[in-house]
Amino acid sequence: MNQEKRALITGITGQDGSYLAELLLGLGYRVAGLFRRTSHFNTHRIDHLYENPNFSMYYGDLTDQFSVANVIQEFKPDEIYNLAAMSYVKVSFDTPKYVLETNTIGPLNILDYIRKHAPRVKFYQASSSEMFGATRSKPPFNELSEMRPQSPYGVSKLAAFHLTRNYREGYGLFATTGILFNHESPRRGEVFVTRKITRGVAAILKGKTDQLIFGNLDAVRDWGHAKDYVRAIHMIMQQDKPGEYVVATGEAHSIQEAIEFCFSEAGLDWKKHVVTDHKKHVRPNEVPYLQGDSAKIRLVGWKPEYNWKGVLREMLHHDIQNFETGPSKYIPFHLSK
Ligand code: NDP
Ligand code: GDR
Repeated sequence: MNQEKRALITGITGQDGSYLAELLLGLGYRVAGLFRRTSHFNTHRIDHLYENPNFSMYYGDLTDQFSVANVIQEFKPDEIYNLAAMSYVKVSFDTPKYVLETNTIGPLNILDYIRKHAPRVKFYQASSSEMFGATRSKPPFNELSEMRPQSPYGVSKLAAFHLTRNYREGYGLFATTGILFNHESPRRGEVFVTRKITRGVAAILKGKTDQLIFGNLDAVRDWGHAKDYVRAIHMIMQQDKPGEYVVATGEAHSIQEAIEFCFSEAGLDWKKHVVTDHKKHVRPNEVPYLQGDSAKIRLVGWKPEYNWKGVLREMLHHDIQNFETGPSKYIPFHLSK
C-alpha cells in the first residue's frame, strides 16, 4: 500500500485522468485533480469519486503559472501526472498557438516550478505516438525511431517531450515520459474515430441516423485500452530511473477495419451507412501508419489485457446500452449531416 503517497493529476476530467485516479485511489494514494472552470459541468467521468475522502479537486489551468504553483504548494504532491492537453489532432490545425501554450508551455510551467521549489517531486509527461508523424523509420516504432510530427499537436507534444528530457538531464529531476499509442474506452471523447464509430453504430440501431461521415479510412492505428495504459503510466513512474517508454499493443489496423468489425458485431452492413467526406474530415497533414514496439516497458512487466477487438467490443456494447439514457443520445452534427 502507498498510504502516504500523494498524486496530482492534471487532465483529471479526461479519459485517462479518470482511469488513473481510480487506479491510484485503489492503491491507497491521496489524489488531487487540477480542473478548469467550464460553463457546463464536465466532471461526468469522475463524479463517482467525489465521495472518496482521499480525492480532492483544485480549480486551475495549465497555462496559468499561478494556479499551477498554488496547487503544488497546497497539495504537496509526491508525484505529478501531467495528462492535461488539447488532445484533438484535427482541431490543433485550427488553434495552433493555443495548442502550443497548453501542451508545451503548460508542462514547462510545472517543470520549472518543481525545478526551483520542489525538486524531489516526480513528474510524468503524457507523450504521444503522434510525435512519430511522417517518420522515415520502419514500423513498429520504438523509443529510438525518428520523430517528424505532422500537426501542431504533434509538434507541441514533441517540444514537451524534449523539455522533459532537458529538465531530467540538466537538473536531475525525476522527469519521465510515456509515448502512448492510441488508447480508447467507453470514456473516450466522442470526436475520436473509435468512439464515433461505436456511437454511430448505436445511433443507427436506434433509428436515429442512417449515415455516418468519416475522413481517411486508410489510416492505420495501434489501438489499446485506456485501463491498460494507465497501469503503464503508473509503472513508468515507479521505475528506479526516469526515462522514455513506448506503450502500445503492437497490432495495427485501418479505420476501415475498425468500421467493418463494429458494424458486423452489430449485424449491420457498413457499406450501406458509411460515406467519406474528405473536405470536411481530412487533415492538412495525415499520419498514415502508427504501430508501436513496446518491448522496453514489457521488459519491466507491463502487458496489455485487451486487444483492439476487445476494446471496440466493450465500447460498442456500452454505447448501445446507454444510448437512450446517457449523453450519447445527443448526436453531434458530425455524425449526421
Ligand atoms: P482528453 O482529451 O480526454 O483529456 C484532456 C484533459 O486535459 C481534460 O481533462 C481537459 O480538461 C484537460 N485540459 C485541457 N486543457 C487544459 C488546460 N489548459 N488546463 C488544465 N486542463 C486542461 O485526453 P486523454 O485522456 O485521451 O489523454 C490524456 C493525455 O494523454 C493527453 O495529454 C493526450 O494528449 C495524451 N495522449 C492521449 C492518447 C490517447 O490515445 N488517448 C495517446 C497519447 C497521448 P477539460 O475537460 O476541461 O477539457
Ligand atoms: P488521432 O485519433 O488523431 O490518432 O489522435 P483520431 O481518433 O482522431 O484519428 C485517428 C485516425 O482516424 C482518421 N479518421 C478520423 N478521425 C476522426 N476523429 N474522425 C473521423 O471522422 C475520421 N475519419 C478518419 C484520422 O484522420 C486519423 O488518421 C489520438 C488522440 O487521442 C491524440 O491526443 C493522441 O496523442 C493520439 O491519438 C495518439
